[in-house]
Amino acid sequence: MNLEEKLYASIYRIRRVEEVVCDVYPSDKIRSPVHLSIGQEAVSAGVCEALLPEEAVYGTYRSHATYLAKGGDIRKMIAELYGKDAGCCRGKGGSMHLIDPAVGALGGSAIVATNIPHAAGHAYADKIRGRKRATVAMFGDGAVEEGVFYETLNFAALKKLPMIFVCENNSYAIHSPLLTRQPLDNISARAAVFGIPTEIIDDGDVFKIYDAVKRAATAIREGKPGPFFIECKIYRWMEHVGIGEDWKFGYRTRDEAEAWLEKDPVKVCGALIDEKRRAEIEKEIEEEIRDAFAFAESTPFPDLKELYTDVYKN
Ligand SMILES: Cc1ncc(C[n+]2csc(CCOP(=O)(O)OP(=O)(O)O)c2C)c(N)n1
Ligand SMILES: [Mg+2]
Repeated sequence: MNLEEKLYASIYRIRRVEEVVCDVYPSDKIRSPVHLSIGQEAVSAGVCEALLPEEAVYGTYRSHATYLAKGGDIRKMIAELYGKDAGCCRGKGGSMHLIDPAVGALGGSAIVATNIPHAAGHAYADKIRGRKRATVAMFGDGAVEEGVFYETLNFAALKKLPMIFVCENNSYAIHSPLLTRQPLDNISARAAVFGIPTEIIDDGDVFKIYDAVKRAATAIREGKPGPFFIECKIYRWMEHVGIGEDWKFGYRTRDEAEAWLEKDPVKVCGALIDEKRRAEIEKEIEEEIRDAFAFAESTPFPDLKELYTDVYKN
């Protein structure tokens, strides 16, 4: 696959997995809340495609996109959503805790911003061991309000950590617009005061996101000092959590969304690929998704005696 095809496949896979999640959800077979990335696919796709398999991404609770884009096992993901023993957390983590260490999808957390210092710890370990590879912390604009965000920027800049901060700025934390929570709309400028090089991609262009991360990751692999900070402006199409739309709540308007809806990454990226090739890619992914849901349906729940194993450290 060439780059266009890879990025399209990644975007299309995320979109279709989440659309099928929406179809299945009313049946109650999916045992956890779901935070969807429909409309935001270009960020995870661009970021993860620019990384090597051995380079890690720490995501958030909006984790389907990051996990899939990094190449996480799709059967284990859907089994996890179904609460099944074969899930990536043996059915005990659910949608917000998808992890596949084999491909560097190092999981998310329900607690906003907690993944940011985890990524820094990973990068610090690499630095101490002399490994030249990038680690990415992905987080939303809401995570920027947590103290640990600034503490980690400080530490990462001080220690010149081989990491990339990626802020997925969709302008909302649940129902609160950014400027009702923060005095200024200047997230990347806050990283700049620590001397961290910053870049903003304000139009959701998957190629620009890919390029920015590729440049930063390449610099790190060449031994240049990190960290780097990339802010990706984007828009969430669905409600904060769950499978519905939420224009009726009135905290944002469909008009505001219109420009982003027109930039649908599935359509924009899909239009760059030859029609026959696109049909082949889509058919293959549809088959993957069908297989993963069929697997999740048929595989067993954990045994009752497993109720307390892996929940607390023994
Ligand atoms: C420490 C902490 N505070 C509050 C919450 C409740 N909460 C869950 S998601 C969320 C919004 C976070 O918004 P953002 O970081 O912009 O991510 P987005 O949902 O937009 O992707 C909040 C406040 C939480 N989970 N953890
Ligand atoms: Mg947000």
